[in-house]
Amino acid sequence: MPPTVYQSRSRTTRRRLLIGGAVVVLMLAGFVVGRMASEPSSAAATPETSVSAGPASAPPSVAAPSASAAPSAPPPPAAPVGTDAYQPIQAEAFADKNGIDVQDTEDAGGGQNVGWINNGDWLRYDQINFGDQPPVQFVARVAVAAQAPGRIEVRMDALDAAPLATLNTTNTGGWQNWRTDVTPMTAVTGVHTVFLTFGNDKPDDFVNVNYFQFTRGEPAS
Ligand SMILES: [Ca+2]
Repeated sequence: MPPTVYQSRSRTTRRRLLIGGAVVVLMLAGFVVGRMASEPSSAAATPETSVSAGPASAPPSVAAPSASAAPSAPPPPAAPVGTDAYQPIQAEAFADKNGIDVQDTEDAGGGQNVGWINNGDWLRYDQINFGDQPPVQFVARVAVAAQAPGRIEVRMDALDAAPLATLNTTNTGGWQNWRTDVTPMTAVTGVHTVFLTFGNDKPDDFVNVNYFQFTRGEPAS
C-alpha cells in the first residue's frame, strides 16, 4: 500500500512541476512575443509622430522667418528721384520765375494758380522725373480771357533750349474758366529741370495756369 501512496504522491508532484514549467514557458513566450510586437509598434509610432510633428511645425517655422525677413529684405527699393512727370505738377510750385504772380484759384480742387503772365515770362521746376519711357503729350490746365493767341513752351535744362512741346493758348471765356489742353511732346527721359516759357505777340497778360503734367498717351484727365 505504501508504495502506491508514494507513487501517487510522486505523480502529483511531477504534474505540478510540469504545469509550473509550462507556465514559465508560456510566460517566457509571452514576453518574447510582446517584445517583438512592441518593438515594431514603437518603431512605427516614433516615425509617425515625428513625421506628423515635422510638417505641422515646419510651415509656421518657415513662414515666421520669411515674414520677419520680408521687411528686412526690401531695404534697397530706391525712392524715385524728384517729381513724377506723369502726375499733376502745381504751377505755383515753381523753383524760380520771371514775371508771373500767384493767386487762389476757382478751379475744381482749389489751391492756387499762376497768372499775370505775358510775353517773355517763365517758370522753372527742378528735378522732374520722366523715367525710362518718354512722354508723348504735354497737358496743361489753363484759363484764358485774352483774345490774342499765345504759347506755352516746354524746355529742358535751359531757357534757350529748343522747345520739346508748344501749347497754343486760346480763349476759354475768362481768367477762371478752366480747360485742360493737350499738345504733342518730343521724347525725353530721365530727370530734368523743366522750364515753361511764355510767348505771344501782345504785351498783355494772356494765360493763367493751374497745373500741368506729361503723359505717355493715356487720355488726359
Ligand atoms: Ca495750382
